[in-house]
Amino acid sequence: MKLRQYLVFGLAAATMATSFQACRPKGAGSAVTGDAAQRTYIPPGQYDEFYNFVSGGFSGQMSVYGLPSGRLFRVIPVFSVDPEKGWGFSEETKPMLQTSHGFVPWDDLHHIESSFTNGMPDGKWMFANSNNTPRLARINLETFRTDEIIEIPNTGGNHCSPFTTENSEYVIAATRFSVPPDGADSDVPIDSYKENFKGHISFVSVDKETGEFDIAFQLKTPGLNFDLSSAGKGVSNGWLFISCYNSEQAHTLLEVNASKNDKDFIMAINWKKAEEYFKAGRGTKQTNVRYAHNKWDEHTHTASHEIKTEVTVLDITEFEDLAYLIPCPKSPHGADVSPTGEYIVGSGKLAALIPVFSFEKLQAAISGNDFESERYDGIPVVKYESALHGEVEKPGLGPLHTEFDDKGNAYTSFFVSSEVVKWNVETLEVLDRQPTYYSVGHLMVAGGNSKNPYGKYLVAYNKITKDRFLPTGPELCHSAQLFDISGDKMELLLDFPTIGEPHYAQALPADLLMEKSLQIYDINANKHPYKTNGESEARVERNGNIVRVYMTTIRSHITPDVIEGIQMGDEVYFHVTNLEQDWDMPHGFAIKGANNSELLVMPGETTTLKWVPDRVGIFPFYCTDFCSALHQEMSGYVRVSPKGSNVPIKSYTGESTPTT
Ligand code: K7E
Ligand code: CUA
Repeated sequence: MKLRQYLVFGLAAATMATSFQACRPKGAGSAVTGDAAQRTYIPPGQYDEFYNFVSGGFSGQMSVYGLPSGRLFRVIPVFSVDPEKGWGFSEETKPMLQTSHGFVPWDDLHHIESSFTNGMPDGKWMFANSNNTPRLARINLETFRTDEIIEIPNTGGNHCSPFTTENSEYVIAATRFSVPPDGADSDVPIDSYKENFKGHISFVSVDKETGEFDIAFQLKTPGLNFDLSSAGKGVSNGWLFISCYNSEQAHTLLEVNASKNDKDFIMAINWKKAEEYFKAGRGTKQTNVRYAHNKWDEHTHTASHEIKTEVTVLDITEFEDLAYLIPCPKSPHGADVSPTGEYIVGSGKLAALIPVFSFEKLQAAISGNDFESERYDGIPVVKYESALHGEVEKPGLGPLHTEFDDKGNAYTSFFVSSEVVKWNVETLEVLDRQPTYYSVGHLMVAGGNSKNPYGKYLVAYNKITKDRFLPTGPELCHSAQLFDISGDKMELLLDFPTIGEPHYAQALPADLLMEKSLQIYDINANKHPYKTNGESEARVERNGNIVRVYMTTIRSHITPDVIEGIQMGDEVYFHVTNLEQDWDMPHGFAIKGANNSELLVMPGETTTLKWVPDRVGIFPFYCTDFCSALHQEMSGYVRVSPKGSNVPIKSYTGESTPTT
């Protein structure tokens, strides 16, 4: 299938069909300049300049690449189980994926945003959203692990998330699908959307020290689809800008019915005011919600899961000065705020121009009561022209997202015309355009959503790969493309394959993270209740049909490596403590017939695999991580006998030293 047909097939906006003719960029094979290889080549033994944290989309995970090399360093499991790392399979990690719907093994992770101090990445955490079963995650940048996941109530599709305020006071999560609020009254006809469906915007506070989440309050809104958002910064600190589509309030065939209005909205919210009202007790406690709050404890190496049942809600239509709507052409997607905080860029997916709004003008319009004569469901609507700084004319087709550099320029991705367009934020003049291969979604400039972008590199995350790599059957990886943006013209340097479907990403300078990256877990600080302190404590304990194996690993043996007296009907827990205190010395553990996964146990850590034997016999187990010259010798046996057998429970390592 040719790309053109592919796009027509994938994008149903028939009105734009004529423009598809010019979609495919010319000269796909030769767009790279001569010394591109040198500029992305990191010699063996040397480090990249940036860590690139990339969302995995439908993989549910986050991956970490180096820039400019495009080398993949790590996949951090977040919302989806990962058998490679035992995420969601070990007893310790299972609670992380619990929700009010029970254990959810998968999600769709779209956006990543770093924690900020004074509007700059501070290297503490990455935040991520799950789009399907609404949740927020916090990833620890010392351990590169997911430390916390909180579910978002009253929400149907947490797409507009996670966007953080200038000092990460709050992570914002707004619903993509308006739905009837949680609780008993939600059994309503779907065509009663206008009456019964509501949007909710959650303000999740972040503890300065620990990073711990708490849903401080939610703002209830008329039924709308919230798509994307940016918090204000600098002059606009204290405000929040959210793109809204489906101002038609359609509930069926949105493709057509939510594309009727010439303009939808960007909602401007004065969150400092909202916080004031919340603190003054003006919200209502809603007690018929149920949402999960899961936390990782780094001392016990174990997650906890609890269900919360209360949230405070403020109805924005009951307050005069909380929220305003700015008309924005044609189903806006990105709502991106310039580094100074003065400009808000709205990217209408079906629009032929890009409106750039001015915060100063917006404030003047609000204080001058310069509103449209009709409110939208109780919310004042600022006049389009009154808030407008100007329009970028003829920028391209299908604008989606905008990022900023360190020189006053903006870069917008165009899905339909498959290009990145550079323009000046003040003059709105188009300065450069470069084709992407193909159909770019998000793009990212290093630090491009901060107050002082690092600039230098731009990465385009493309939806369609086609002819960029060796073919791999019907499914191709999505491609990322690295551009050098240090000069006047963008220069394509590199294609690299990605995991899942990248949406948003962040790039942090390497020196912000590499020094504090954790190397081992201190075995003396390990407070896991089933830790084994040394090989002399390794043992097997039976309590009814529960058998606990206190097991240790160190190069190159597992203790104990002979286990007998297990019976059919037993539930066996292998509590594996890795006694190593050397960097990069994990050991793995796997046993034949296990219905879950391997464990990968980090130095100083204790991790548990549950195993229910399904037959009588001898079951080998072994270390899955090639750890030494005698890694193949790092193995053992479990003997399973019939229920009621008189084989005594015993275990040992080395010749006949039972530790019964
Ligand atoms: Cu444009 Cu989900 Cu941010 Cu993807 S969204 S591209
Ligand atoms: Cu331990 Cu291989």
